[in-house]
Amino acid sequence: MERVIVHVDMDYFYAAIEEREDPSLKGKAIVVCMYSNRGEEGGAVSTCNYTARDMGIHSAMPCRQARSIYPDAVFLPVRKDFYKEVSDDIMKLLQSNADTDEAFEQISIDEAFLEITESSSGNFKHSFEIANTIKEEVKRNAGITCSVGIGPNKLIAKMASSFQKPDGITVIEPEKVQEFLSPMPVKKLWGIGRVTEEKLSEMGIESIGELAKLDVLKLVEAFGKNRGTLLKRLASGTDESPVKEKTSSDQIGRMASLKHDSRDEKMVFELMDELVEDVIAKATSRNVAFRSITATVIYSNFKTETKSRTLNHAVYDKEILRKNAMDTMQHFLDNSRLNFRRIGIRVGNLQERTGQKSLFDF
Ligand code: TTP
Ligand code: CA
Repeated sequence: MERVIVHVDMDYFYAAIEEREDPSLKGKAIVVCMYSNRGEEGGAVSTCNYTARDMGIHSAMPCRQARSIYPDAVFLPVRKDFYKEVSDDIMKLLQSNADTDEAFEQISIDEAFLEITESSSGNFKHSFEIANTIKEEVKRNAGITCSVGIGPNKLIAKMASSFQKPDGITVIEPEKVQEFLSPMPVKKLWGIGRVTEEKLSEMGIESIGELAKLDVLKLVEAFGKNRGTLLKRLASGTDESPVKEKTSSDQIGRMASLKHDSRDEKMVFELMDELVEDVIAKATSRNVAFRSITATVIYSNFKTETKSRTLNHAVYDKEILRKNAMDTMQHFLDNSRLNFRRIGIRVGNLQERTGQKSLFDF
């Protein structure tokens, strides 16, 4: 099955959070500044919203210059720790939409890859619906917008997410990859910096399509073997690298699809039983106890619902997990008429198992 890879990138991230925090800023140009130790006179623009961008302000511009372009903009100092908290919540939410917790890779404070090959059944049409759901969840939970790119690999997904910004969804099906890349200038290719761009320009190469057609030997001659062959691969839209979790995560979760969309209790409970076993096995191998439990259902129309519970103490107990999971599934069954497509269970607030006991130990 062809892989289906999603890249999510928050729109004007720091400024979007400030806008959310203070609704009176809505509609105004907002510039978030990283002031240097020379106070408000020094420092550079961290980011700004699209209203400010329309005026010509952009990241890395001296704040003083931004002020002279548009003195009426709202200038705010960065609050990095706060943005990091918002980011952590968003990343958890994104991770819960990946096929497995491991099929998730955060690459910056506001960007991540997730693989949805299984949940979309390898179908790029379904993937659009999933992207929509992800955007709605981010909007509902974090109050900001994001742009989503979907493609057969990380390279294409990453480039697709910046194709329609802000608030866009771009799906590039495998057979559309060449058409998508060819007309773009080489500097848009992920991983190409200014030096490479200039060198290629001297060789008469301006578009990605031209680069893809160039004899690889010419590239090897100009850039060396590794870089030369890499450029050729990138330009042809090839990227085999897996989506994989970089740091050990603060949660363990499993999701799976029912054999077919259904609201048959037996089918739902049996599958949930397997997921609970898997999660407990993983918690055992990592020697952790958990304090929160979250169950998820994705209905046949791709709408997602989750329900979380935080326990008073960290526990390591299969029966507690199973009971919570089953109760929540029952709750979902009782409160909707839709068929279930996928279900999931995760545990979080992990702690190393030192003294925690399972209920059986008492
Ligand atoms: P980006 O994703 O590059 O930018 P953005 O989210 O502000 O805007 P876009 O809609 O184009 O995605 O960076 C994410 C955050 O990183 C950004 O909100 C602020 C911070 N940042 C800096 O502090 N300095 C910089 O030069 C850049 C580029 C980003
Ligand atoms: Ca961003």
